[in-house]
Amino acid sequence: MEKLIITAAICGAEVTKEHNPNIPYTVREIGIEAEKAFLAGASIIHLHVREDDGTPTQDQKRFQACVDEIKGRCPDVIVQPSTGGAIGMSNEERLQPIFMNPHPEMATLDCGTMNFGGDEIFINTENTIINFAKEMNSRGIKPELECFDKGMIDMALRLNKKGYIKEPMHFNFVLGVIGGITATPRDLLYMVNSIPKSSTFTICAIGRHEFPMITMSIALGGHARVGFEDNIYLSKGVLAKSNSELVEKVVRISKELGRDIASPYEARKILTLG
Ligand code: KMH
Ligand code: ZN
Repeated sequence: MEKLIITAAICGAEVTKEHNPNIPYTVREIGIEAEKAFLAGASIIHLHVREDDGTPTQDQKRFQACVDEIKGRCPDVIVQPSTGGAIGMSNEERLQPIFMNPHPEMATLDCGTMNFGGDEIFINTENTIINFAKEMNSRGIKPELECFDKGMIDMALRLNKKGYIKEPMHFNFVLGVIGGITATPRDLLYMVNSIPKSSTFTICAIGRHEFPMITMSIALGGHARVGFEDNIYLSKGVLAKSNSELVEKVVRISKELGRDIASPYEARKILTLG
């Protein structure tokens, strides 16, 4: 089976040091967490950034400072900025990281609007998705298609037919967000069976669902995303001290299942980057 690409979502936009004191906020903390995750086996860093006080931001300069810090520590790693940002941000705010110079190799492309718990709505209209895709295409940035529900896969496939999303497509199935599809084997299989054979996919799952769903993805030939953005616990009641502990756990599971871990170079080949 193809080697496993591990993405580390080291920070996210919603989780705070009150949840887990090891969530990175500063440029230096983000650099250290990215490096530790890379050394543990991650080939992709899915990146959100924060102000020093933890406020989520999509500010291009802040992203650039974090990417420079990460690349200074681990030049080979693939940095995948979020264009989802945080709930309530404008599209212009959210898109800023793709204007960095050099531009990132990948970025997320969220494929639909959804409830996001409580009163929150994560807004991604069809035209927003098209516009984000066009901006990424014109810079040669590969979108990771974030699908929180089956209808978002259908949206991506529709926009692929219309030429806005290019093949081979790479999906991330986000399971277990309140308002999205549940993190169950049935629903993961449903998602996996809904994409073209030429596509690649990774999965992430919220909280306690993270490792069971990742194990299933590894067995199915998919890839894996872990990190504080999705889950702050190493095991029940035990807060992870670093994203690297979460990555190490995936490495252990994957090796037990007979799947080796992809380097960034191998991940670029699998994802046809560049
Ligand atoms: N923070 C969420 C509202 C992405 O990175 O593209 C959106 C998110 C998805 O995290
Ligand atoms: Zn994200």
